[in-house]
Amino acid sequence: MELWIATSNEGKLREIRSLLMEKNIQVHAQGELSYFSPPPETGTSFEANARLKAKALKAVKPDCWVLGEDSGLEVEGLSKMPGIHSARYAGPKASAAENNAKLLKMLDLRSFNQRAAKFICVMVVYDPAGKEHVFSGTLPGEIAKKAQGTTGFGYDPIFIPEGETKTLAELGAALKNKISHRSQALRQLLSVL
Ligand code: ITT
Repeated sequence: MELWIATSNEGKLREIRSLLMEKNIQVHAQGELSYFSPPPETGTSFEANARLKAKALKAVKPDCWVLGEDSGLEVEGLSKMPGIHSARYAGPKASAAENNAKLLKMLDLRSFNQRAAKFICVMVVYDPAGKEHVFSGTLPGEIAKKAQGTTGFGYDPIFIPEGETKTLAELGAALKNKISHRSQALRQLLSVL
C-alpha cells in the first residue's frame, strides 16, 4: 500500500520510512508534488497542526492514505516551551543548532534547575474513505547541559531519554526508533493498517 506523508522535514521522513519499510508500505512525501504548498501552521495544539497538514495533502491525494505529523519538545522549566513552536524557537529560519543553543541558554538563565522535558508527537491520518485516525506518542527525559552527538535531527543532541545517560544523538537511530514519540505513534498506525 501507499502512504503519503505531509512533511518537509527530512529527519522525520527518514524515521517514518525506516519504521514502515519493513512492513511493505510505500512511503511518499509531499516534496514529490511540485505544485503542492503546505498550509501555515496556525493551530494551537499539536493535533490541530497535524490535522491542518494532513487535510491539505488529502485535498490533492483524495484516494490515498495520508499522514500529517506535528511534534515538539516541552520543557518543564520553560513553562512547556518551545512546544508547538519547536521548529522555529530561535526565529522563523532558525537552524537546529540555533534552536538548541537558545534552549540551553534559556535554561541557564533560570536560577532553578528544572531540566525535565518530553518529546510529543501527534499524527492525524486519513484513510482512502476519508475517515480520520489520531495517534500519539510521548518520550520523557531531560535536557543535557550541552549538545552532544551527531545522529538524528532537531533537539536530539540536547535530549537525554529517561533511564539513559547519553543524548538521543549519541544513542543512535536504532535505539531512537525503538523508544521515540514518533515510533509509538507509528506502531498505533500499523495496528489499524
Ligand atoms: P513539517 O511541519 O513539514 O512536518 P517541521 O520541522 O516544521 O516539519 P513541526 O512543525 O512538527 O515540523 O516541528 C517539529 C520540530 O520539533 C522539529 O523541527 C524539531 O525541531 C523538533 N522535533 C520533533 N521531533 C523531534 C525528534 O524526534 N528529535 C528532535 N527534534 C524533534
